[in-house]
Amino acid sequence: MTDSEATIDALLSEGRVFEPSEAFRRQALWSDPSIYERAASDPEAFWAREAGRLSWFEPWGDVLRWDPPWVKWFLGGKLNVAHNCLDRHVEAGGGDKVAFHWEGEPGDRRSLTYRELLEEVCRLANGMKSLGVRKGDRVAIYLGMIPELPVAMLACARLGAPHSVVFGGFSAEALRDRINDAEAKVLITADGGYRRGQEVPLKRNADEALRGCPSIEHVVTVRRTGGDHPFVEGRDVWYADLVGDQPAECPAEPMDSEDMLYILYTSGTTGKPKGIVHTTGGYLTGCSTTHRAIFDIHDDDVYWCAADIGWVTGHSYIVYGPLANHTTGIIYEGAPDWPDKDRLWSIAERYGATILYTAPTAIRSFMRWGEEYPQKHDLSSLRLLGSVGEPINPEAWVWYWKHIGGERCPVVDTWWQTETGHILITPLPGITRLKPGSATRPFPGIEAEVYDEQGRPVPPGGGGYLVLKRPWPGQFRTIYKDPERYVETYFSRYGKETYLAGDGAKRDEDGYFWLLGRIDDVMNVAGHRISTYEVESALVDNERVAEAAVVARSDERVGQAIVAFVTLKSGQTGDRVVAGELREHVAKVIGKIARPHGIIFTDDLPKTRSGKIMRRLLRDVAEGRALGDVTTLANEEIVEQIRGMSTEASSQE
Ligand code: 7RM
Repeated sequence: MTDSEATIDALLSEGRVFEPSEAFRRQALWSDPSIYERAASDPEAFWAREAGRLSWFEPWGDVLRWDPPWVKWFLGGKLNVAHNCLDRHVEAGGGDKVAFHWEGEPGDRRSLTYRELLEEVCRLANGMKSLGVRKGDRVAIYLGMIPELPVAMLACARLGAPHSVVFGGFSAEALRDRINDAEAKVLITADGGYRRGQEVPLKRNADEALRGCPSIEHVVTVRRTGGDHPFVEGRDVWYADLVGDQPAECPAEPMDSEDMLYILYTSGTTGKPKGIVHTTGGYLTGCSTTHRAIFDIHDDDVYWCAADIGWVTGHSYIVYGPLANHTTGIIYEGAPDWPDKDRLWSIAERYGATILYTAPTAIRSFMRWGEEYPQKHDLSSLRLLGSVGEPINPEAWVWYWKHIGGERCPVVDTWWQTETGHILITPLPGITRLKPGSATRPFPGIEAEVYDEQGRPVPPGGGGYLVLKRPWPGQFRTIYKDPERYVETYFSRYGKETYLAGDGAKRDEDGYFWLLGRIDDVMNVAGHRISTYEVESALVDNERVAEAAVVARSDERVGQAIVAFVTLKSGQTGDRVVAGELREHVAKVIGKIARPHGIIFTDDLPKTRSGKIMRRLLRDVAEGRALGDVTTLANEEIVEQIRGMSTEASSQE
């Protein structure tokens, strides 16, 4: 039994079953388990009923046309996403409700009501029209987490101009590639942004990028940090000057259900970033339904998704899902440890957050910093917690549940991808018995399975490939300008009807799903398939360990040898004795076959800018190779540091 299994067992024996509490169940929007059977018996009717909660200018005909691997939802229906997120709430008398409480890193604050947000969106949409933006034109957005970011997205949606948001932490080069692939006509950026007390030079990066972007005709710059910036006559305009005189009304373009809403680039393991294409009717139906049901959204909730809007989590669960549901949200501009490690808890307390949605990598940082930081604040307003982005190891799950949720908030571990558009595997907090570490079951109307190499369902306990067996409304429709890659990457392994997610997974005797990380990360040690995630989880289960990343290095004897990069909790020092203890711990938890050959202690791990561990780079380090593409790496220094240490690993064998 692992340490966290022991903890969970102890909790269970205290009577702490992870069943929804009676109190939670009584107030939950979805509390009847028969929803699963009802949705499974007629998924199209299920989704059509949900789509009916939105406001349509013209009704759809067929709910679904499935010509594998191509799908269309709500055929012929007309609607506008911005109208659904803003106008209809204002028209229904909900204009005075706060849409976003925003807090800048330096401590400045702004709250925007639905009416104010609508007016700001209309002004910018009119300003963009004056720059020549029309339905179908692509608009690139390169901003930090300021209110103008959702405003810009919604203004695009209002005009029917697909946006391509490029995360503000990306370099000039990454921005240039994305602008050029989308052939964007306008770029919306800011002079700068704040991160850890420093200024992120957004406009400077943008100017550098734009030296190689022939499609860009205009650049709109929000003034955030101040200072002088070179302006290109005829091309550049300040945001305030553009919107200043514009009327606060602008008709919302009626869009076909299948018209493009946005492109969002996601980097695969190899090759250039893929432009993931999302459309209108199905996407908004999927986002709003899952947001409402999984986060159990009530009128008085204060909901905080602490992701960056530059990732799909922010698109679907800060902007589109929550606004479609008339929710009050929180947006914070900066770093979680600025000026101190209790920043998030001070914000949660100030606005009375009731729901918090964040990533395991953040949770493991909170664990490393210590529970004294959340303890400084009153977090009793919280009633529900969510996790997304990576598998959450049981240790982190229990810590989150205990120290952030005060042992009263269900934790929903939500599995999905940029490609899927919205959450697909998740608990429903008023229905599902939780198991720490498991994303539990497919959302109603979703059919998932774990396949072996031959496409046979894997029996309980065995690992395999996660697949989705029928369409869902928010799924991406293609890769921008590359339909062959869409078919090849996602719909070729098991045929055109089966979506290959690229994640490993297993199911348990209750049918629950346990995600095992990306398929590319699976190791083969002496003929045994071992998931990097399982070894990492075993390491993090040890009380000394804060975070771990595991990769395989080629080895003459066993094929692949396991190398573990380990970050210890503060106050711990890594030496040979501790390394030995950790190796034995893994052997005890998983088996001798999974015992790491080498352990490397490091202050941090290489992460993507959205916080996922980049095992690919660690594999390069472990193999002593040149590093592959590092453009999406957030913390370059650490790779150099780890590289200097890599010889220590072999000496431990
Ligand atoms: C939402 C998002 C997608 C990949 C996906 C998984 C991993 C995300 C979970 C998870 C285990 C989860 N989109 N992933 N959520 N793994 N449990 N709850 O992260 O496109 O950036 O990444 O993230 O590997 O394929 S994403």
